[in-house]
Amino acid sequence: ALAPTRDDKFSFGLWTIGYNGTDPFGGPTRHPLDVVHAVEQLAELGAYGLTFHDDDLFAFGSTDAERQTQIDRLKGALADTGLIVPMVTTNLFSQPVFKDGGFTSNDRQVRRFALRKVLRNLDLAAELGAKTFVMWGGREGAEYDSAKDIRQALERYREAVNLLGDYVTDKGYDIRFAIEPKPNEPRGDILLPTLGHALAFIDSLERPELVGLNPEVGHEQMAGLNFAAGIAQALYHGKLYHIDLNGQRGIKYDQDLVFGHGDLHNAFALVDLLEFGGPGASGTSSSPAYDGPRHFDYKPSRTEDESGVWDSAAANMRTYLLLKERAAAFRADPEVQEALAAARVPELAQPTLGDGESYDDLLADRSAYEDFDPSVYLGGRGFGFVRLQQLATEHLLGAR
Ligand code: GLT
Ligand code: MN
Ligand code: MN
Ligand code: MN
Repeated sequence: ALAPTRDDKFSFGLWTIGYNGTDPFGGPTRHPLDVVHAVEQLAELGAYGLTFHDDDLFAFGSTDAERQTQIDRLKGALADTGLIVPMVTTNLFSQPVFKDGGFTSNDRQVRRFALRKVLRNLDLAAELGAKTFVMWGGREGAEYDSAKDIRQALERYREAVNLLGDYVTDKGYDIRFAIEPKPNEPRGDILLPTLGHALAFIDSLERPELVGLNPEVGHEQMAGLNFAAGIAQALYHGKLYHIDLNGQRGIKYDQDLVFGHGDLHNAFALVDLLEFGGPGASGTSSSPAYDGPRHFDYKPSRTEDESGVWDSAAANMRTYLLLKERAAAFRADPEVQEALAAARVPELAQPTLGDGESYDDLLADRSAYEDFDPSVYLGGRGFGFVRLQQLATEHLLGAR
């Protein structure tokens, strides 16, 4: 069960395993990775999908012939291995033209160019059968409050996403969009910084049903937020269209560590949520709460050579499967079930008012107020949440 199979739906960005080690303080520590080799290695390791930005597959400024050559090479490798392309995205951040963003650059010419780049890439996404189109707006933002009219920037963002929704609808493409929030880096502050901001933005769109979220573990944690709790809310709103799994240690630069190499407790809670529905649910692995790609967006550390790249790719999948195994053991443990009941976790599923009960009925219910004694909660009526968390920790450690 710890050997990944295609049914696990593990996918990787070409930019992840292809990361050459460049950071703001140093150049590459690894040679470029060819896409055909990448597909072959991922297939060998048990992944089912490869994702990419246009510029990952063919360099920015490629001629039509160069672009087509790379697309054909990718298609050949997919046909040979059976790997698929579940998601495609567009690079609107690396080139100098995008230094003030793509959809929300103050420069209108840049915004029109960005839209054309995305439309062209949407055609490619449809051609390759991708079902999700991710939009990470890492350059959509500013360093200085005086430099950006945030309300107009959001209006331009909205204009862009509405246009893309019209395009896929008119073309009949079976593609949905997934916005990937991030609070900062590379911009000082990025628009739609957290999944909550993005959810509110999506509500303002003309075709909100076409647009959901692609939350990344590290990005929410950079904002100090609880990732598993955010994902639960995304699921609650029916907006978890895709997910970027990785690891992050605290509020600092974007680390993109291997999944689980950051906050392991939260990774455990996340896998339990995705696979089994979270603490209150009696979910089984045959009906996971999320059934889209388990997409890893990590960076093999620049200290690693090519064998370290493949070791780290395998580590993401193995850690995910280990956590799934641990979560299953946690829920199957009778003591855990008893502790969940003692902690009243299932009671939260019970509506606060009775069936058909009105506020008049509530006002008439003396047991809810006049006869209710809140003082017993001082010194009594503990919830036992710590015991529950220790049981989770022991399962996580393999001690039970
Ligand atoms: C970039 C970013 C990631 C996004 C990718 C999609 S690009 O590597 O840091 O978090 O998911 O555009
Ligand atoms: Mn990241
Ligand atoms: Mn990133
Ligand atoms: Mn990401």
